[in-house]
Amino acid sequence: MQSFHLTRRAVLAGLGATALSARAGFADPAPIPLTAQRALAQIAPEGYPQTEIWSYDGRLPGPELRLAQGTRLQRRFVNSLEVPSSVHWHGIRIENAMDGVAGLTQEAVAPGASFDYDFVAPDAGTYWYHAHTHSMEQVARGLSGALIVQERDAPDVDRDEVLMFDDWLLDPQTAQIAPDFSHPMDLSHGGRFGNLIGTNGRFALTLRAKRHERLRLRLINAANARIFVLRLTGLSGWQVALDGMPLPAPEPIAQEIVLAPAQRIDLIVDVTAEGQEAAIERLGNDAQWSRQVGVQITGAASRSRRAPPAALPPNPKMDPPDLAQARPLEMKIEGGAMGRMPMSRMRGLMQSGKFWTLGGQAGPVDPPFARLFLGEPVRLRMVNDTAFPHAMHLHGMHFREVLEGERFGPMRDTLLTEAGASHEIAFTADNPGKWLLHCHMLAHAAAGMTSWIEVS
Ligand SMILES: [Cu+2]
Repeated sequence: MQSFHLTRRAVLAGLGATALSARAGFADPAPIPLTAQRALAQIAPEGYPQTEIWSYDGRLPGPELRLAQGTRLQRRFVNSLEVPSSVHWHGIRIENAMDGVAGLTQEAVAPGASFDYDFVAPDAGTYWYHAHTHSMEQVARGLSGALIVQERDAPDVDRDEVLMFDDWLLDPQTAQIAPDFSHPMDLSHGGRFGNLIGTNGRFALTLRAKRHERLRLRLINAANARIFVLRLTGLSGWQVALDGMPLPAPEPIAQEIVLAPAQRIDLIVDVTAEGQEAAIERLGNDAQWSRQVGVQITGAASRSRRAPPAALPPNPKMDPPDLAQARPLEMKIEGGAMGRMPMSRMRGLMQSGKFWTLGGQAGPVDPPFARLFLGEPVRLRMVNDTAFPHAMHLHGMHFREVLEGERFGPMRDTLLTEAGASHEIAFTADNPGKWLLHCHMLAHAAAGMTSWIEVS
């Protein structure tokens, strides 16, 4: 696993160059390219053939993009695939024209064409980027990568590791990605699940660490539909951020960490294992725990255990919305297999290749689900009247869940709504533009669970 660290160092070296040219600003006429292209990757265990993927810059996941909070990311997206594509910067509170949603905020970038993304990252934290044109297929084929915005005052840790969890649906003989992206079973049930689960583009990832080392782990769920349920062994510590946004105070890590598609969690952990191994383990459908990421322990760091970490510095604009003034909205989530939607309505939906509705509409459709005034506070109740969980993602703005007694939950951009449950979120509509609100189980999004709001 030597190569993992070498690779990370190489990435950081490359990004040094990026930061340099970004500082040159307008003097630099050609932004650094980010190229969507076919590539081969050894996803399956050694002995299996390489898998043909759609990649950014030939890598899986795409190159790790790192920039300092408040600085500008400039990338020329070059589409070298045979299909149109676009890039969404998930969780970045960005200007609308840079949000990358084909058909809503920009035209899809045609094969052979390019598009310059250029925006300031206002918030520090763990974000990611992925295709937002036919996402169900393009993300599953490999078009995603980590986007890390660094705090001005970074926490005191020995290492900062990005762990991008994903799964791939591969033909077990050839190790090639199963090409059926419109299977009604996937669209109408839990979504498209892979049969090979991995981290950072490989089947079994092992890190090395020393006892008593302190690691920042940036967990990203890049899977199309899988909800990761995780636990730590031989590592203990705190969660410090959710969906990029710092928590007001570090919280001891829960027994089980639930990470829905597109969600992120930042952990600060100390290596506490007595033996040679620590791990992040994943709960399987068979209720058994298995290793998601191994940590091989090689000796002890000089220091003994440290004091708990401080909270990460807050990001700008984290004030809770004004509930007293908030406009109440309700969005019913309906449809899917084993749901309560009347068969007559379901048949109508299925004739147009859809299985789900948000607010009564199988989207995306015109007009938007809601038109909001700039600066208007909103409270939106999402009622999951289906037999499946959904990971609801709002573009352009983070929200807070409104909990019992009108207390606020942490800021998030993606919320897991369990089957049959109802969740209320609240936010201030402070970012003008057309913003998608959709399920991040990407088969669901393709089959109707895509709506949008307009803020003006
Ligand atoms: Cu869904």
